[in-house]
Amino acid sequence: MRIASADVVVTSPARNFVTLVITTDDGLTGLGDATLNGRELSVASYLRDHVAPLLEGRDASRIEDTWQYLYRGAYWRRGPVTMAAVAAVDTALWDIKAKAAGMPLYQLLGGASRTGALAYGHASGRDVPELLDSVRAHLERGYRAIRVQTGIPGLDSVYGVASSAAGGGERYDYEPARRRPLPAEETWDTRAYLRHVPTVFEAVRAEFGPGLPLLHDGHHRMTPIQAARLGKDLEPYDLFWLEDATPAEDQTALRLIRQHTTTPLAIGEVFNSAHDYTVLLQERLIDYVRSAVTHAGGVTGLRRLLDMAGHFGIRSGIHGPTDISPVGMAAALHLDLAVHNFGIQEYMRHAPETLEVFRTSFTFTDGLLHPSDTPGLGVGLDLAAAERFPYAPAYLPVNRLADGTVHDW
Ligand code: KDG
Ligand code: MG
Repeated sequence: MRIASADVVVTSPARNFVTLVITTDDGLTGLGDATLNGRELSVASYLRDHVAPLLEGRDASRIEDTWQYLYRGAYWRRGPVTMAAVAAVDTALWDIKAKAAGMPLYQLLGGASRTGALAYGHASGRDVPELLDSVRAHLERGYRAIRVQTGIPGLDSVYGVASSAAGGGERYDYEPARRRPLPAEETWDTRAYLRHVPTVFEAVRAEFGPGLPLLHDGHHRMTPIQAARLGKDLEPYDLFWLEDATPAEDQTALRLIRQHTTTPLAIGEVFNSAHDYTVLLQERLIDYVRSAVTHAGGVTGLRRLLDMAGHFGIRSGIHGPTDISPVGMAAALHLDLAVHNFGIQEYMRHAPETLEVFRTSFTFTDGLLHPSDTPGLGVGLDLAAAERFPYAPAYLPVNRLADGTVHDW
């Protein structure tokens, strides 16, 4: 079974996605997600210009060898663009192998360790009443774990908080709604945030009781000592996790946070290699790893990372916002089902236009996701539908302090 072609599809059904389609000489196709939000075309070029010519004629069944060939062979290792490209090839080859075997991918990864993957959704509100409505809407949709984000008094807009209550507060504003050629700029104030967030969790616990797993994303905005304080202040509200408290690339920052708080910590959506985690795992500084299949070298890369985390009793929390395409999401679900150290799966539902292009088979029942038993990943790509949604540039926002200094987010 040889690779006959490797084609890159860039499409924008509600938001931009880059998909690799590998076809074999016996007519099987495999899909891989290569979407890097705000930098999509760089991965498309890496794949088209530098990877596709290397793939043609290769044995499609040699997944590990192809991974090593692209990773080691390029000399320039790691990095979000390279690893998204490697991920797309790897995922597409796993899709093909599982289709050839006539099995859902999770069977090739060792079979199911559970009946489904507990998913969390994104509730948000510009103020507390709007947030409580959004939590209610998520519970009605079947979610059994919920991420909580709100507006901050004094700040005009906050990333991760929907600018309208329509849709139950689920959507980010940079999906396509505020698509523009340049990134939007938001103003940030960490002291205002630190004062406000504990009052939000107090209100959510008062309304929904102690049992509901609640999560929160700090989007890398705090210093270690600020994060330590927030972790302590949130202890009474028993969070499932506090995510991305500090800029993720500074692994040793987590030591200070860990010394001060028992609030569980999650990090890693911007990481692209197991090497980004070595201090975090060996010193048990986090509780959940957040990498996506799409950004961490595919099914092979993420499986290696999750196995390494498992040795330290650290669990998975695979990144699953809407900029992970349904292909990346399906790959995550197969891993969620198979690995022993599963923790939780992020699940923001894709827009209807996205689901016109990507035909999914995964299910969401009683708060649990299942990848389905369709052979392969269980996702189809409708090329005619994809052509109806041409690429348009869209960027994440840039954060500044009141005096204009660029800030982390
Ligand atoms: O592309 C960036 C988004 O995927 C990210 O900001 C979403 O933080 C996020 C999350 O936890 O889903
Ligand atoms: Mg996040």
